[in-house]
Amino acid sequence: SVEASIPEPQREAWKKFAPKPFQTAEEFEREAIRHIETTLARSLYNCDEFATYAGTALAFRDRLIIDWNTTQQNHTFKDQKRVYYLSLEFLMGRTLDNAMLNVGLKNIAKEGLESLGFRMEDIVAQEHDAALGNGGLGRLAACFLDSLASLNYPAWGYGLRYRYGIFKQEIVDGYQVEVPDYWLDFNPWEFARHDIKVDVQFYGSVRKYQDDDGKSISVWEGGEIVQALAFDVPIPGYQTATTNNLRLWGSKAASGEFDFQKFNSGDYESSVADQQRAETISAVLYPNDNLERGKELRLKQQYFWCAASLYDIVRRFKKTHRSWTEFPNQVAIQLNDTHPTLAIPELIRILIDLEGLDWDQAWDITSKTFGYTNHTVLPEALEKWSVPLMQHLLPRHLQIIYDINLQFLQYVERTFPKDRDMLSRVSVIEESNPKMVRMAYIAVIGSHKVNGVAELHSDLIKTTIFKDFVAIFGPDKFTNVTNGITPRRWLHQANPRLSELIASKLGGYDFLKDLTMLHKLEAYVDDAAFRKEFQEIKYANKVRLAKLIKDSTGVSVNPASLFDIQVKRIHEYKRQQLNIFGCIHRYLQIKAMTPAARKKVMPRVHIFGGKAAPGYWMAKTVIHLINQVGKVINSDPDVGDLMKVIFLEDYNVSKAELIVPASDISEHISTAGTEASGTSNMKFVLNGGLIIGTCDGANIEITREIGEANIFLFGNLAEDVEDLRHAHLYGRYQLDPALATVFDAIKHGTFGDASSFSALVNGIVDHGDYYLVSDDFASYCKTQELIDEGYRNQEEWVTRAITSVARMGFFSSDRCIDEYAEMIWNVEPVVPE
Ligand code: B1H
Ligand code: IMP
Repeated sequence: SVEASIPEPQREAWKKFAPKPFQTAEEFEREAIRHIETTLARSLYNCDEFATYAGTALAFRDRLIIDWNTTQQNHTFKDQKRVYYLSLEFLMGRTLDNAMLNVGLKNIAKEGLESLGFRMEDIVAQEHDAALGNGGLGRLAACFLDSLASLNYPAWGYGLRYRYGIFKQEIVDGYQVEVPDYWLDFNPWEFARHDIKVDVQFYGSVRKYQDDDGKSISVWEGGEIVQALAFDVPIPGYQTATTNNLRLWGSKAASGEFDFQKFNSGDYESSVADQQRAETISAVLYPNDNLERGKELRLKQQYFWCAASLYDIVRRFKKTHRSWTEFPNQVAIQLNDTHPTLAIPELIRILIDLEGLDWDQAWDITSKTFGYTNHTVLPEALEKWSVPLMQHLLPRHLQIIYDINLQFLQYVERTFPKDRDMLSRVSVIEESNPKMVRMAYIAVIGSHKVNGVAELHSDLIKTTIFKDFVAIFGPDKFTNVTNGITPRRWLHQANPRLSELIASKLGGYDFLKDLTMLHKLEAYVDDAAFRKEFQEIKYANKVRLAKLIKDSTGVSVNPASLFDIQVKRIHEYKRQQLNIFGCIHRYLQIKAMTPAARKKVMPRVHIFGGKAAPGYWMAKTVIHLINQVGKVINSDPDVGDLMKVIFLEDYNVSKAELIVPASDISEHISTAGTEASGTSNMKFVLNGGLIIGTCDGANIEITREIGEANIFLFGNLAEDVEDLRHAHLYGRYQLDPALATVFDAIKHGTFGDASSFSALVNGIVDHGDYYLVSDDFASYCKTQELIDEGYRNQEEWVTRAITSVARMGFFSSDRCIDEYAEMIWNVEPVVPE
């Protein structure tokens, strides 16, 4: 505000002393040492790698914040339309390496660190991952922030500042054990904005009255107030001065809320308990991927975050005194899945109850402002909240939701007077006991665009969960934006040697800004020197992964074997069980071979990684089975190096950066129609690995881009899934004989106590095999044989790998963000100052 500004005549004095960003290795060293000595109170005599990391990070933080200030001032001054990306998850991983790369000072920092006696890799590895997300959805949000800043879009992310990120996974006796991830001991990347606080209300009741003009007014009264505090994380773009903001809200008891009555009457403990209850709201990330469990605290998190973010967005809009009709021309809000759906009734509440607009105006503004991205069709992941819970926690919002529903159903009734069933099918309220609010329906009705995240998925939502809404709103409301990944982190940072090799052929690093330039690599597919170096890089990356495997599991693997990797959240629909059953099948085959036949086997290392939700018992059973199978096979002298089975614990973003570049084959084998997109498939191919996959999610578009000859597709198609499931239920199918043999081995206790795995086996044999493991088993095994054959012919393999890398340009998240900007947000980049 004007009152908080330095007056015009004094600004010259300010500018004289404004901080100047460091430019040289010497200036960087000076800043890092200053921070180590004065911010951290360490010295020459106790400066370890961590202190050096901290000093380096603080020096870069200063640098980012200078650009951040300039960017925000520029965005305020230009006052163009801004994008707000609302996501409950931002799976950022480490920041320092990316910050150094994006501001273009990595070499300077390397030089500076070396002159102090440190190696860059060791310093970067000191950083704790920021793991405020579960999996693909959260990492997508992080890639989007990188692209938004790199493309100079004026954009803010809004999320929650969890004190505990996704748990750390330990494997104890083959079982997953969850350890809390307290990551805030030292987080140099956030700025606590002690001056930016928002009061958020819960519970209470709604009082209605008529004002003097006879207009009906609603007042939400009573209940309790929790305070939202802003923590800002600067997001630098690659090779641009644009530095956007990620604002994360932390919860705290509101200052007036501290109960002095209790305090004075000596009930100090219970007043502290109130305080802690408020802080609980932002305490922990819910560790479920693709699963909703209807917990009250989760709904509180959602409203707390939506209310604080909307307050902030509206405050910023109001600074320029435009008319409310301008709101959708200045503000685009993207809902990352249904988790922020309450932002829709919240904006309506602000406009009607606080700003005095009437319903039609408020609705028009709201529905032009929001866009909604759907990330899943799995029924167990579709959010529903019970009406009684919503009535209790958010009474005014429930009324607004009923009003939205009423207006909507009246429109549907007028448009489809003959279809009586339609009304109950599309109603926002499910008539169950208790009644449930269907969040996805509110998101569809309250947004101007709805998108899926890969072509197949976007088609599926139109024919399944949102079919009626396509009839009601017309097909143009629904669109596709295929996911992407940031090439800065997932090529250059994760695989610096490959990036350097590519740069040497393409005449520099411009491809990191325009990934379609990779197509020029096809000219080198027959270049012997290029091919050799490409192979050497892959081998070196495998050596690096072999070291991680040795350090974390004690198992030695031969980097010359075929590395077969499946790393992702453990979920039945992703079918890690298909993979491990395939491993058992292979093991049984090897055991049955003569020594001469064994000589012809292509040696493989089967690598698994991923977390199971703590309450997801079947997923935990799969982890246990993988570890038990590994234990038997890895110590079997008949097998030796022909086959190893590894479970890498605590898969996260920084481990992914090491694992992804080391694959020969990676597995993306979900039951067709279940994986909305997948994004690790893109990362593996971009790093010169081939993939085995089903016709699902983005695998289909990857195939279209790189060519069918360069991917190993197998399995049934999405369109056949329904019939196949039906056949299982009515006994019209035969268990695959090879799979039956695998189950026999498990039942005979080959991998320990058979009863531990009976639910897993019975789910397939007796309970309908919902994920169609048996239907796809034969074609999966056959395709694995094709992979062995293919890998024997290294010349052809390398050709396929290089060709694939060259054709991956489409999957940059830069392309993806440009599509959102043009099709959904209608925003333009702002030229940086
Ligand atoms: C994806 C989720 C998800 N889809 C609910 N849905 C959650 C749903 O905490 N919850 O309740 C958390 C996560 N995550 C993933 O999104 C898809 O499964 C992937 O296929 C997709 O690539 C990714 C990004 O679009
Ligand atoms: P907000 O948009 O009010 O949240 O402010 C975000 C940032 O934009 C501030 O920290 C400033 O750096 C910048 N900013 C805010 N107001 C002004 C202004 O009036 N002129 C220039 N920059 C501003």
